Parts: sequence; structure tokens; C-alpha cells
Amino acid sequence: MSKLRHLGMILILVVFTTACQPAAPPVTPPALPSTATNTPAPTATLTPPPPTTTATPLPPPTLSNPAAGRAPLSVSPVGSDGALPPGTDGFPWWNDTIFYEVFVRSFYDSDGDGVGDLAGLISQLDYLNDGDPTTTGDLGVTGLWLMPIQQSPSYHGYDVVDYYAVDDEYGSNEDFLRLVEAAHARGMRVIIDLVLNHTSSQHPWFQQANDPASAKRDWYVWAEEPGPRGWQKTANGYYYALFWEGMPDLNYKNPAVTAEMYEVIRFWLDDMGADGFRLDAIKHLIEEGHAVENTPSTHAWLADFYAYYKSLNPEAFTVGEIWSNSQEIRPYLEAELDSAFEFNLADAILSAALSGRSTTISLAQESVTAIYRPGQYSTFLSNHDQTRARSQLFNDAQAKVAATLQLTFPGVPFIYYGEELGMQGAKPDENLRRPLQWTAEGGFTTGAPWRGYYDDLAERNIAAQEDEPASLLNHYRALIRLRNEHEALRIGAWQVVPTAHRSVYATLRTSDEETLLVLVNLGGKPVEDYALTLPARHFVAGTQPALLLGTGPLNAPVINTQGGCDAYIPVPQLAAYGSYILQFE
Ligand SMILES: [Ca+2]
Ligand SMILES: [Ca+2]
Ligand SMILES: [Ca+2]
Repeated sequence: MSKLRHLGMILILVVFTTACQPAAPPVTPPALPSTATNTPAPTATLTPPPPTTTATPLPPPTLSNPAAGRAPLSVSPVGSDGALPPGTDGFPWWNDTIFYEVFVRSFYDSDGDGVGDLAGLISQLDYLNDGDPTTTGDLGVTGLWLMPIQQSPSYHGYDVVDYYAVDDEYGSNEDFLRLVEAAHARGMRVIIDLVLNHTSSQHPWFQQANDPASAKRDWYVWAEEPGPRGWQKTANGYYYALFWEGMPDLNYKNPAVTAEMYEVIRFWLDDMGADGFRLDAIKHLIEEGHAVENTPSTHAWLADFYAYYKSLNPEAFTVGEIWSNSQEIRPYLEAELDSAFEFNLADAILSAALSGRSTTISLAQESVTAIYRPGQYSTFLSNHDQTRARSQLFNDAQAKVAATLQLTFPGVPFIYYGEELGMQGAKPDENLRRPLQWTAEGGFTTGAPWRGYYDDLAERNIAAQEDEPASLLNHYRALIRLRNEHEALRIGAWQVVPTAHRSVYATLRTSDEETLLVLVNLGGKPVEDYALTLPARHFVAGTQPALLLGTGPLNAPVINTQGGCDAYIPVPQLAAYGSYILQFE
């Protein structure tokens, strides 16, 4: 897994310096807009509940605190004195992070039982990030989101029976501590899925709650008569289970439930060393009458929750699954959650890659940048609940376009495991979550995989794509490396550059340090007549572009007296589905 295949980096290029107008005086770019509003102070006051008496006691971990003894590495993207990168220019650390969503069951199996496990994930971390920013044979991601790892009767884990224990099939709590230590040593943070809305119907709490006389009765939502949707009949009344009868909703109007979950949160942050949480189905937390999403009670609960987890660890990060439009997501990001997945944007990226129309994505991106605080949202193409990105597109070239659109945009990018290979899959859910395709034979397990591989395994696998310079995997590696190395891609300002061709996407990413031009031909034909209008006050006469991604001859812009350029064709011909990133000195 260590072959040096790095698409597009510093490829030889020829710079044609078309006559720059020497008359124009150098123009100083304006100061960038302030971005100092990223970590709002909690607005809610809160007294953490007293320690709960119902938490399942665990033996103390035998491993050292993973926060201690981190190897002193220089890690991407920033790295300093052994600490994990703190963030750039006042932005929080998550804006320097590229997350990778891992379904542990499908990533790598260490013991041949056909089920992926934490030991397997630890053994293959070098594929994700080897901890050495000078090597390029790893993907380079700097964060992991683990789908549920807590004890659960299901294969997916979204129905928990013990919030304090790693699922037996995945390993032990000690394995998780080892994972955090190994990931941190490579400059990767680890967040875990946290399912607050519901438990498994097999959870001891719910088993007890079936008895109307039990003290646990009021931990769930009961009624004498069913409502319109989600109510399940028992011998002793109806319980509410929005998603499935096997996942009864918890009752957060009961302070004892909140107290218990605060202890769960404390346990994973303090004792287990997790860096944060992905919050499942969080808009459904508390019902109000027939209103089952985005209720004022849910927002109020999350405001207290935010103050609580920030009091434990101000650097802890949460990203919410709020499967709604941007306007409904935005209020959650006022001191309730740190970030949330941008579903509209994901749809727009794939739609643009499919249609070849650049305004499909640039208008969606303008909307996102207008609605949120700078960078405070999470981008993705698809997740474990959706048809895989590659299966929504026609070919790998379109998948490369989608990757460029995601990874050159602000926000916190999440990559679903296998997306970097173009792994395919459509419902049912198990087929969105198949074993990772390591080799032509599979390579995920020495035994029989819990679910079969997709049928393109022989041609589409990590080993084959590592050896192919133009592969999708190597495109991802190049983009991730550039994002790790260039702060303008992570925290820089973003703006659309007008172009004369509908298939051409062009944006500027500018930070105090650098000005980058992202250029993508979304169409399947080469394009030459795409003249760009560079915005005023960004460029100085005589500026020279260099290609960070892509190949071809280059033209320098003729900078006008306003510090822009009226008609600029930086690359004489954009290849079909071609991605380019230019840096201006
Ligand atoms: Ca296993
Ligand atoms: Ca590396
Ligand atoms: Ca609920």
C-alpha cells in the first residue's frame, strides 16, 4: 500500500506568459472578511446532572490515557510539537480535517470470522493516513467517523443495548482505546456515532419499561391510544418508535434519561478519548404532539447538551444528521451542534456531475455560503443510507468531478468508505455497506465475508487503483493532499468566477497566504471557449499561475487596472471532465 502514485502533483508544465500589461500598478488584494465567529460561546446555562447511578460500571481501562504519549509527529495539515493540529487562522480544528466514514463491519476483518473489527481497522490505518506528511501512498484523511460501535443485536448497530461497551463482534473497549491512540499518532481524530433518539427494544431499560410499574417505564414514550404514525401495541399500552418497532424512542422529557445520556457522553469523551460524535436522527429527538421533527423542545435540549459537552471538552466536535433543507438545519448551528451534514449540497454536486451544468452546483454553493457561518457545515456525496455516489453517476470521470467539487469547497468534508474507489451499491441498505474492495480477490477477510462483494471487485479494488496513475483513488489522494497542504482550500474565502461556457465551473479560494483558482470541465467534451472574468482587486500585474492539479500548457492573465481580468483562458483546452487547480504567485 505504499506505492508513490500521485496524480497531478507538480507535473511538468509550460507557462506561456502572454503580454502582461505593465502599465497597471500592483494592486493589493483587500483584507479578507473576518472569520472569527466560529466558536460561539454557549448561550445556555446548565448545571450538569449529578452522576447517574444506573450506568453500567466498567472495569477501568488498562491502557494509558490515549491523550498522553502521542507520538511527536508532524502531521497534515499543520502539525506541531506532537499535538493534534489546533486549527488555522482562528478556525476550529475540524476545518482542517477530512473525515472518512467507516462501517467497521465492512472495513477489515482481523480474525477471519467475516466481520470487520477494530483490530482490523487499526491494522490498516496506513491506508488512510500513515502519519508521515511526506509520503503520498496513503489517502491522507485526518478524521474517522465510526458508524455505531456500541453493543447491538443488529448488523448496523443503530439499535444499542449497552452504550458503555464496544460490540463483541467489533472487539473490546480496550481495542477502541488502542484505535484512538493509533489514530491520534497519525494526526487523525476519531468521532463515533451516537444514537440518542432511540435504543434497541432489547435494551434492559426497555425490557423493564414494558412493566407499567417499573421505574424505567417513563424512560420511553407511552400512550393508551396510538397516534397516527410510529406507535406499537403491547399488552400494556402503546409505545412510540418512529423508525421501527425494534427501536423505541427514548423520552427526553424525563430528566433521568438526559442524566443517563450525559454520562454516556462523558464516558466516551473523558474515559474513551473520543473527539466527538455524529448524532444520528437528531431532529427527531423530542416530539411535541404530532410534531416529530425540529421541535422547540429538541432545540432547547440540544442547547443544554452543547453547553454540557463543551464544558467537558471545549474541543469536542459534533456533527448532526438533520436530513432537511439548509434553512431548517441552520438554527441547530447556533450553539446546539458544531456542524451538520449539508444534504442539499450533496444532491447538487451529484446532479451537476451528472448533468454537466456548472450553475447547478455553483448556485447551490452560493446558497450554502450565504446561509451558514464560514465553513461551519459538513459536505459529503453520499452516506450509508443512500445509493452510493458512483452508482448515481455514469462513469469514474464524473466521480472525479464530484470529488473535486466537494474537496475544493469550504466546510468539513466526509468521504464514505469505498467512495474513493467508486464502490457501487443501491438499496437494500446492506448493499450500500458491502465489504471494502482491497484486492481483486477481496482481501477484506480470510474467511467468508458477512456480505458479498459488489460484482465489479475484480476490476475495482484498492490494489489495482494504486497501480493506475489516473485512477479515482489517486485523484482522491491528490485532492486530499492539496487540501491538507493549502489553507486556502480549507479555510479560504470562496467565490464563483464567471465563465463563458456552461460546462465550466470556476471558483477562487483566497486566504491571507494564497490565491487558488479551481477549474472543472463538467462536460464530456473538451472546452476551449470558456473565457473567465477574474474579479477585481485579487491580482497584480505580472502574476504567474502554476498548476497544482491537472496538466497542460498555461496562460498568464492580463491583469487590468482594477486588479482583475476581463477574458482569461488559463488552460487553452480543458479536457473532458478535467479538474485543474492553479496557484497564483
Ligand atoms: Ca472479525
Ligand atoms: Ca502520508
Ligand atoms: Ca424521538
